[in-house]
Amino acid sequence: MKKIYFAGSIRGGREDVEIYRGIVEHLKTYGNVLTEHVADKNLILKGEDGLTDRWIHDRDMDWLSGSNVVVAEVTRASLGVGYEIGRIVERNLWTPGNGKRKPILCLYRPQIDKRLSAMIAGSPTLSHFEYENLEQAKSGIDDFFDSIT
Ligand code: 6K6
Repeated sequence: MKKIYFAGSIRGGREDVEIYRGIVEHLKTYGNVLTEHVADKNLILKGEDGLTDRWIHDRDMDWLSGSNVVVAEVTRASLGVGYEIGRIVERNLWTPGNGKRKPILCLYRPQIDKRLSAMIAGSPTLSHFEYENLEQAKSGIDDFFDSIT
């Protein structure tokens, strides 16, 4: 069973949490989503009690390293999501052979006054997919998983 790391904005803003929920539910049909809490609409209120930022960082880096696939929703700009993508892209660049690289899918909803960062849209080591609604996101996810299996 694939281990899927889902990345989405937390402190960058929780406006898109409902769409994260729909994406995570769909990802669960492909494997074990390690970071389901990112799609929990109560997370921002309750936080993760008693956990220090250092502990959260180290746990998430362990999960990221141990995952087989990374899917990030990147519409809402988030330092943490950008950091997570960058850490894996960097590792992929140093990994010989395409077959061993960790597949990364970035999902983005086009905005009227904003465009996806060129660091994501222009990266040759990740896939990005633009969508307008959850159904389109699901079909982008299906195509992505078809392409990596
Ligand atoms: C809850 C409420 C406020 O802070 C929390 C606990 N924090 C986190 N818990 C779990 N994962 C986190 C937390 N903060 C950041 N992350 C990771 O970074 C997640 O895997 C997200 O993909 C990403 C979000 O980064 P920010 O910069 O938007 O917080």
